[in-house]
Amino acid sequence: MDLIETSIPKDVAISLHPTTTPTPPHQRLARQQEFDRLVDSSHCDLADSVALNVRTMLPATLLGSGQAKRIADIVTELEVDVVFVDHALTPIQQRNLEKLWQAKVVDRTGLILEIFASRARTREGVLQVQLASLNYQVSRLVRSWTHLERQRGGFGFMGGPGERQIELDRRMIRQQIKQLEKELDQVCTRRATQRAGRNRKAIPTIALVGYTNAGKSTLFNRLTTATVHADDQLFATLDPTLRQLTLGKNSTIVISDTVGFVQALPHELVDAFRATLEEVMEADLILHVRDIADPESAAQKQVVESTLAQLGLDGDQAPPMVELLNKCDLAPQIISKICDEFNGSRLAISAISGSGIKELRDFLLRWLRRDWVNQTLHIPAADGRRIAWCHQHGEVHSIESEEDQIIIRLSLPPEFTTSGGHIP
Ligand SMILES: Nc1nc2c(ncn2[C@@H]2O[C@H](COP(=O)(O)OP(=O)(O)OP(=O)(O)O)[C@@H](O)[C@H]2O)c(=O)[nH]1
Ligand SMILES: [Mg+2]
Repeated sequence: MDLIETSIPKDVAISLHPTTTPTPPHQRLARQQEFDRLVDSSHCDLADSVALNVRTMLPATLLGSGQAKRIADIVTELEVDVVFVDHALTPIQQRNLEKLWQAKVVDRTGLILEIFASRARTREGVLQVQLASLNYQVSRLVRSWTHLERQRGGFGFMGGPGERQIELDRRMIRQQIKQLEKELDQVCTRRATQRAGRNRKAIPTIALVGYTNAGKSTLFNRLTTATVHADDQLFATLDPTLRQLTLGKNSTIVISDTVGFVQALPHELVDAFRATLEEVMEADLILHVRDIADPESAAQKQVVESTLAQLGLDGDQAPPMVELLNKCDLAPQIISKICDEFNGSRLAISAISGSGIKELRDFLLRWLRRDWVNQTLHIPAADGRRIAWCHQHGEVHSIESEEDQIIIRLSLPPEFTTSGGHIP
């Protein structure tokens, strides 16, 4: 399998970074690097990365004619197959630039869609990407990059069916869109039923959210020892992945790993992935995983928080939010701050080295048991059944014997407290 995949020649790519408004150099550089990492994730060889100041955005080509010519020279010299533009392009701009450069032109939305498509695993994820891309393509009907077509085999909205789609007229695409929406609806209903099942069982859910590359999947794997794809590519995860995690007796949670946020996420995608983020919207606790070693960490935090706010996850309605300051192996000066009400707490962790992970588990257990009640029970020493019950349902802190009695200090879920009268 590997042999076949590595034998596929990678497309040669360059990336363009047009800036249309004055931007501080460090922000500009951070965005340029992030976009170039996105390009890397798409299995192209990035041959050059060019920053451009665009004073007047031309309707025909976005770039000025001198700039477009300069890029044409680079394309010829480096034998470039694909030019990635970190900006939205109209269908006309895209077509004109492709003609001018004799290369495939992909804008920011197109690139993110491609990456999402190659990462989609579950039925829902695949449907969401197909839908978003058809909506995007309906005005374009553009040809795809051929290497993805070969790699993907089965599904590939800009790949496999790419050639064919040129011939499909818009009406057919619209029909496909309708069909997909119907299917997606069914899948979403099924998921909602599954969620309702979880709610009935009252298993609290915790969602990991965060900027792309913050280390969510690595942490998810460490906590659950699952193998979720984690690597240095952006958007390594598309679909929420759910695992059950037992933190202690009677203390099980469901934890979900989600797709990473990026700045300037094309709005078409925010809509398309709303369902993906439903797990987050219904979580009882949100863990915001941050790459604390990234110089852009503060800006990334803002992007995550404003995206969450866009989804309605702010204010009183929002579940408590805790920051995990990840990669603290690279920034040892970072320390934890734990608040009584959990909300607003920050824990320094390293998903790689494991530092702070035990503290995180303890923290989650304390959060989970926040309603548990401390009790002291006096049980006849001969009543083995009740003593066993205590061990089974609560966390026993101490046991003392006094004459023919056993005194057990323990904490119990609220439904078992003496006021509830449920202790057998
Ligand atoms: N040094 C260090 N690297 C880490 C740590 N946690 C994660 N990484 C690295 O950061 C990179 C991204 O990790 P992922 O877990 O894939 O990040 P993610 O947040 O799931 O990314 P997306 O799914 O793209 O949103 C990988 O190369 C990890 O090995 C950490 O605690 N320390
Ligand atoms: Mg991930």
